[in-house]
Amino acid sequence: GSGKFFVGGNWKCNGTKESIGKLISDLNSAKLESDVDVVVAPPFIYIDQVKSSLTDRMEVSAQNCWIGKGGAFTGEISGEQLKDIGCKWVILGHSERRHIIGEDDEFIGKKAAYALGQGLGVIACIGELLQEREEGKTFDVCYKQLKAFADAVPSWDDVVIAYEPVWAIGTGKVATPQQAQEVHVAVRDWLIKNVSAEVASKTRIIYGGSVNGSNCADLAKQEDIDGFLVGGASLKGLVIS
Ligand code: G2H
Repeated sequence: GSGKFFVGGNWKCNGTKESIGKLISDLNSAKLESDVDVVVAPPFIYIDQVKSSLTDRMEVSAQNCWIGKGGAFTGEISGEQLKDIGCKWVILGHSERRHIIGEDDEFIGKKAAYALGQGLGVIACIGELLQEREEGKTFDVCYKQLKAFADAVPSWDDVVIAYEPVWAIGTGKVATPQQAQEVHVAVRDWLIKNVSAEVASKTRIIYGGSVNGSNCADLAKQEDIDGFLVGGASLKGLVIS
């Protein structure tokens, strides 16, 4: 793998002040290995609560941001505002935003470039639909999504790639360690050929999609799995310790 193991908790559109308060106190008392980066991604409106009560051992991510500088964009949150409130990361290109909200590759790439320019780290998500996998298009879909990031970002220094096969998201159908490893290797090869060998070896490629406390150990043993993005299970506390 590459660098420090990275574990992100994506809380999606879940939680209340009370449930998040409880989750934070569980996280604060968890014993974490020093060689793991831990990041939590609350809904925007709870970021301030999390920032002010979560230990500095963990960093905070947003789940989305606006494509550019703030202004007359009703309902949006800008990269500058995320920085201002102490956010270090933003998740971009999550399949729920691609497939439910309708964000496309180019829009997501531009968001990534702007967020990086504001000094945020980007958790750049890619992944195929079930139908695309069944049609043998998994690599092509991932390469196309990767290319959109590569075409837009000035540097990969603060980017973590999250491979999240859409059929595994929130379904309880986790990818097998072999299925995930196969795509992670393909992603790394793509980076070697299209960006650089250095970026390929330094960039963390994490897996997401129905990761939980019982399946994470086997996935983590895979050479090219450098961490996880966890949804459902992250609402129940720490998955990996
Ligand atoms: C994939 C993942 C977190 P879950 O979306 O990003 O969610 O672990 O619930 O499948």
